[in-house]
Amino acid sequence: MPQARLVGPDLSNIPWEERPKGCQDVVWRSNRNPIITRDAVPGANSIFNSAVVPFQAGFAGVFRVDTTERAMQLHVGRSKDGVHWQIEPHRIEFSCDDPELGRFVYGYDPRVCWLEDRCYVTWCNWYHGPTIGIAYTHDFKAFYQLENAFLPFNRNGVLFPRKIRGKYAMLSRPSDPGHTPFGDIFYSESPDLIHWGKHRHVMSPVPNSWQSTKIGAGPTPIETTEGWLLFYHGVLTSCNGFVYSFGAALLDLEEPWKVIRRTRPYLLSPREPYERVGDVPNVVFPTAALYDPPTGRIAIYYGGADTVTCLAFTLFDELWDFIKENSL
Ligand code: BMA
Repeated sequence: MPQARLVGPDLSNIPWEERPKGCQDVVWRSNRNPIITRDAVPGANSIFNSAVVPFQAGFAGVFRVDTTERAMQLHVGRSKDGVHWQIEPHRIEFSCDDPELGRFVYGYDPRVCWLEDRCYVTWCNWYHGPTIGIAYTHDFKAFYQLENAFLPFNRNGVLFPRKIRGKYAMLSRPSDPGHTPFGDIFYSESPDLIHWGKHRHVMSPVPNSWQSTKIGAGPTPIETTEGWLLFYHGVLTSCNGFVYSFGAALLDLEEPWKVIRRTRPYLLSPREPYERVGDVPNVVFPTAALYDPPTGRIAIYYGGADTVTCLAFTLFDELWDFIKENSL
């Protein structure tokens, strides 16, 4: 397989730190972690599993803020450098034609994605249980909510950043109303972002591994010349509960339900105190990635222990070799 290249616009202002001396890992943590603490917004219990994109001269994003009432909300955040964030104190109010659909019960685990002329948000929305909400914004001020993509129960809905074979495309993870001790990643397509179908199975958990209980798509897939690079979380059930790690897969460009490569080892797993200790211990949960094709730099945003927001880095060429040499 030829060496792949990243496809997409340059991002020379991507947040970046070199690999620390002595570190052998293909993905390394920011030494500024956690970049967002649990109380960065008044009344917040925790700020985590949040998603960002380049916006104007800097960055914007949608943040999961769980309040001290333990309401799960989505808030807008803005940043000049992708590391220091100003998060708005009030939750996003989505405009929605159908009051039943737009009735706020909760919103969590957002993903954001530039697609054509606007930025889409997908998140875990409530409609008689968790399912996938979709909305768009042009300016991170007004947000317009569309129909939910799927029936409950579903989580981890992640849009592709362009049409594939003339259709919008999304990954998702059918679930149950609780903490879901199972879960495969599926692919679905749509002509209009309203009606979803042609569902295809992408991948399942792997017995006796870091991804043995359930898996779910993470950040918006990254286009490369050889396939879609997908970071995804995998869960192991230990004698002391779930452990959330993340790895990567390469999906076929035209038929993304075909998995070309998939990491046998994880790329990142809870090790640091802010990943091991928090409201839900032992969780790293990736939800966004920025990348700069000329340098191959990739910055991955992830939630730590369902409490704080963290950043990790990798270089595409090294990651590519790692995926090739360590594939299932
Ligand atoms: C999942 C989601 C995530 C969370 C993870 C670990 O089911 O609820 O928001 O990070 O569990 O608690």
